Amino acid sequence: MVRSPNSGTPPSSNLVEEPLERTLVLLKPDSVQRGLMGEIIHRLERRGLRLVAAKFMQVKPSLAEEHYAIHKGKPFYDGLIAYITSAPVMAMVWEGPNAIKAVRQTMGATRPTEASPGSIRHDFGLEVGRNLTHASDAAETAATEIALWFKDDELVSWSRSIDDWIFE
Ligand code: DAT
Ligand code: MG
Repeated sequence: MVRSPNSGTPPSSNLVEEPLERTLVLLKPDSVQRGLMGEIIHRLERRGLRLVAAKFMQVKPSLAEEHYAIHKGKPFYDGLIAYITSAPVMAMVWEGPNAIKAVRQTMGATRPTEASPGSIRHDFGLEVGRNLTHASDAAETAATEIALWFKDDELVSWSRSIDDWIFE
């Protein structure tokens, strides 16, 4: 089909504005128990992020301890491990331009009472120990965490016909 200039086709761009990144997202046991998985996934989808992997699972203590190794020794560590292993979680990888920062923004600050209105932790949370989600905080931690939670062949590389309207 020949398209006229205003036919609704996005202009092609070879300017890379933001790097395409992948980030680990966990819907912690409180999200799952409260029936908020769909709501949170909906927000990430509407933001334009692309799902790369998803796994509904019961977290073993060894995985929880490795994931939160950086917090070992802190006063809240034992409670954090107990919380994340207490019931199933939904582990996911999402990708998009600047995905690490974008997802952290959608989740909101660690303490729900400091999270911006409109963020998940603000809109659905009150306490730091029940803050619903995890999202990687930097490129290095994203790479380590994705490798910890997923095998390479569980990560799906794909595209959507709408991608050119979301990713410049
Ligand atoms: P984030 O999950 O925003 O990356 P973090 O990595 O500093 O935050 O901490 C990991 C989790 O540990 C956090 O989501 C909730 C819990 N946590 C952090 N600080 C806490 C505190 N002061 N008291 C209780 N739980 C805390
Ligand atoms: Mg963190």
